Amino acid sequence: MIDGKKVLFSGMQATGTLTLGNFAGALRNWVALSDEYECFYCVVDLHSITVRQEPAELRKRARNLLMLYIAAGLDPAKNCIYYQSHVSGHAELSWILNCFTYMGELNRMTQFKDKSRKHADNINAGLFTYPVLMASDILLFQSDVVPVGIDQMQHLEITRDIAQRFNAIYGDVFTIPEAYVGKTGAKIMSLQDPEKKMSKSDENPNASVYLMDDADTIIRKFKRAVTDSEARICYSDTQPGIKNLIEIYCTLSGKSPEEAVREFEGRGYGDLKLAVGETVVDALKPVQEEFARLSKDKAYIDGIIRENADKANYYATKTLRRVQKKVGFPERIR
Ligand code: ATP
Ligand code: LTN
Repeated sequence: MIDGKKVLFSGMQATGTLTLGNFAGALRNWVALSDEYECFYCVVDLHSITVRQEPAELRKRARNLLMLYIAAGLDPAKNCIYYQSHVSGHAELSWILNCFTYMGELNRMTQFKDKSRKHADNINAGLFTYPVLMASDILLFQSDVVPVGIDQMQHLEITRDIAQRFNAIYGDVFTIPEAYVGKTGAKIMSLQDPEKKMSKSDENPNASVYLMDDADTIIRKFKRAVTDSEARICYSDTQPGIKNLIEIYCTLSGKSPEEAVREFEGRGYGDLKLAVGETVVDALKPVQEEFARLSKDKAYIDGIIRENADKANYYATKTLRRVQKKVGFPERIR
């Protein structure tokens, strides 16, 4: 608890360009929850280097991501928006928690297996211990809730296991966090392969809608979206392409799948694709405009980065000192 409010933590990697999946499954929920909780929204740049990065590019993407958090509607005066690499407590707690995590547990992580397959030439130890760093992010702030898409649930489970294990040995040190998965938009699928999640690292640019895509590009991507030959609009697992379009439409319009199905009853796939495309264009427009404005205001963004890193450091250090004492590190003498 901070000032009587429960704590919320979440983060995104500064790899690739954010997609509609990241927006619908994460960012939008963050904004909706930001009044109710004391929030920490992190640009997890330490996680990014588990995959090889071009340094100048990573720096630029990290800054763009931080600005996108704000452009999407998070008020930086109320929400702590910061870079993970500016708060050394993340790495320090991660080391300690590595010593409370088993190889067998990490071996079971599907993201590790997927990424190892994708980056077979660079299966580094950081990729393996990625979930421990994520657990440290969350536990460092004594977080109560963690909004994430379904794909991150396994990492949340391991975070809870590590925290419970540590607490069982040393007493109540960590708050046990709960995952928060939004009702809609939790898993937006690829427009080219609706069996696969939409991902910012997909090589096919037509598979994902990027937050910065212009209106024509968005409409074109929806027109090309893979569907089926059943020629009927239902919200069903047997029609994953159509289901995904309805899901996107509902997430952004606030309508229920039943309402959407009724609205498009008897109409063709072309109509549905156009309506979804236009809904996405309208939803992204204000974010894009605000992002363009923020990009021009360097001093304002620099100020936010400085102040919020200080705030995050303050709370992180509080937890870290407690943990260090518990495990038996010598007291700091000043
Ligand atoms: P990468 O392709 O680099 O693994 P990603 O697109 O999967 O990236 P992450 O950085 O792993 O994105 O995720 C950021 C947040 O967005 C997480 O909370 C994740 O659950 C959510 N998210 C990612 N993809 C989707 C999706 N297709 N639908 C809903 N939520 C998503
Ligand atoms: N692993 C997450 C990003 C992430 C995160 C976190 C999310 C890193 N640390 C802490 C929530 C809380 C991902 O790939 N989406």
